[in-house]
Amino acid sequence: MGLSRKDKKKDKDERKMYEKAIVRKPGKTIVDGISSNDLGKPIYKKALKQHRNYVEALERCGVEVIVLEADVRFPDSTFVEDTAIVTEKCAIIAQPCVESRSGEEIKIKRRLEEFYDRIEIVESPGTIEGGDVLRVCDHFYIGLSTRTNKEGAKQLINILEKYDYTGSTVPLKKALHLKSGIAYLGDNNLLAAGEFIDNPIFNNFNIIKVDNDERYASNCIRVNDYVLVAEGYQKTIKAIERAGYKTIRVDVSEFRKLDGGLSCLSLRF
Ligand code: CIR
Repeated sequence: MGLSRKDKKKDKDERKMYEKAIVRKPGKTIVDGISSNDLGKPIYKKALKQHRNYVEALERCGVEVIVLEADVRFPDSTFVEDTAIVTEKCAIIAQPCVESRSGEEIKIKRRLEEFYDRIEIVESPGTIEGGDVLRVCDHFYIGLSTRTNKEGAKQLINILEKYDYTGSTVPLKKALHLKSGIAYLGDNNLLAAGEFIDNPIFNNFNIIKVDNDERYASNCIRVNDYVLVAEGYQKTIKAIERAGYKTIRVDVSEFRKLDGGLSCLSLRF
């Protein structure tokens, strides 16, 4: 599925500008965060500095950034994207399945209540993390991963339909999250790496292929007039610019050590 002609027009005419973003500073315990790679432990001070630069990049895109204090009880809590799915009509609180992250979503719910009248909740035995949810206009692709199960996806789709959105699932093979390997840039352009390049589900999009040696850079975010992309991935940066987008490069090497990328570090709405 890609965008119909009507949706393409809608995407251009009604692309919602993000006004706000919520982020959480990394805490000292970030060194104990979950990792599936062998890049070593993040250096706390460097992570803090990179996080400040990330906030500045969002501000350059015209977004007001709400910076939450670090929460050392949750080593991975800087990856706020996983705790909720935010839309212009409602906020949906996610349901983590990893014990060390369980509870992060409750703290985010309290903050989202300041901005949303309508808050929905995905409940156990459903599990879901925001990193598995990719929005394309009014449709939400939901990765079925080690973190998001069928029940979680089903509950999310039911909630979305109440608000006139639609949702469908994408079974994952290797990726941690759906958005670990794919990003929607707008205008029917989908940046894709690894298992997502040839996935028939995304057949009708213009696929911008990310080489395997740069697959980390496929986790980028379109924020208003810019695409934020990880520093150091020249081929991908060039491909995004060739497709007509202005880029802002952000060094997130310390978050990469915990399998986290640019999208994971904020909730944008
Ligand atoms: C985790 O494994 O949960 C964290 N270390 C990384 C979360 C990355 N989040 C994301 O891709 N949305």
